[in-house]
Amino acid sequence: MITLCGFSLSNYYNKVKLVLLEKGVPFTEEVVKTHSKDEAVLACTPLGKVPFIRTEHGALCESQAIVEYIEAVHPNPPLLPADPWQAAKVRELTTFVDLHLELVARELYPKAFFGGDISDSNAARVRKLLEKNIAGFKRLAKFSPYVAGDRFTLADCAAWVSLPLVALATKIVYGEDLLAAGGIDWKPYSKLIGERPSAQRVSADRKADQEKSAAKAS
Ligand SMILES: N[C@@H](CCC(=O)N[C@@H](CS)C(=O)NCC(=O)O)C(=O)O
Repeated sequence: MITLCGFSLSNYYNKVKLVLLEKGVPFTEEVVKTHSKDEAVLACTPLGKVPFIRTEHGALCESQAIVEYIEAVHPNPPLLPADPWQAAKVRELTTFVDLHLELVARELYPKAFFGGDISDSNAARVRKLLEKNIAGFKRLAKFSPYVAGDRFTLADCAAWVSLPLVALATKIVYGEDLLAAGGIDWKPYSKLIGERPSAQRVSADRKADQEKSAAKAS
């Protein structure tokens, strides 16, 4: 059985969890925090990032590699189109979300979510890049009603966990949701995906863990 390692506040952890739940793949969860110095953890995830999975073959990190593996081993229900071109278009969109939106916005998270700061020059640099990348994403994304078209795909698993974070982080740091400002109407999309049983479980688990950490901190 697959063990999903990480924690429920992580968007990439939830991307993988969504895929497992959508496919009805049995799995267990193991809490592993980031920045581990533990050799046993680094052997599974050499940069200490989460998520990673434990399988009968060994460990695997990087959410996209993980979800592609799950898709290959559990092809039903499919989260990638059978047509190679359409599948590539889904992967293209996923790359835009993970690499060109989320990874760039991640530079804002210390200030937005963790009481840290960002210099004015860095904030301006990130803003310029995000505005460019959001305009690029808008050219590709369909939202009809799913991000890659009329079917729920791996791209939705990436988009649903990360678009709200990009929106929130930019709203906090710049006073403006750069996704909405760039013409990405992500809220109704997020609501639509949020109605899926898989997404409801992911949200409920995250909320329960958030409440637990808040209670511990107080
Ligand atoms: N490219 C990685 C990104 C994973 C990632 O950045 N995870 C965050 C938690 S949401 C993390 O582990 N951060 C700690 C770090 O970057 O050292 C993936 O797709 O799995």
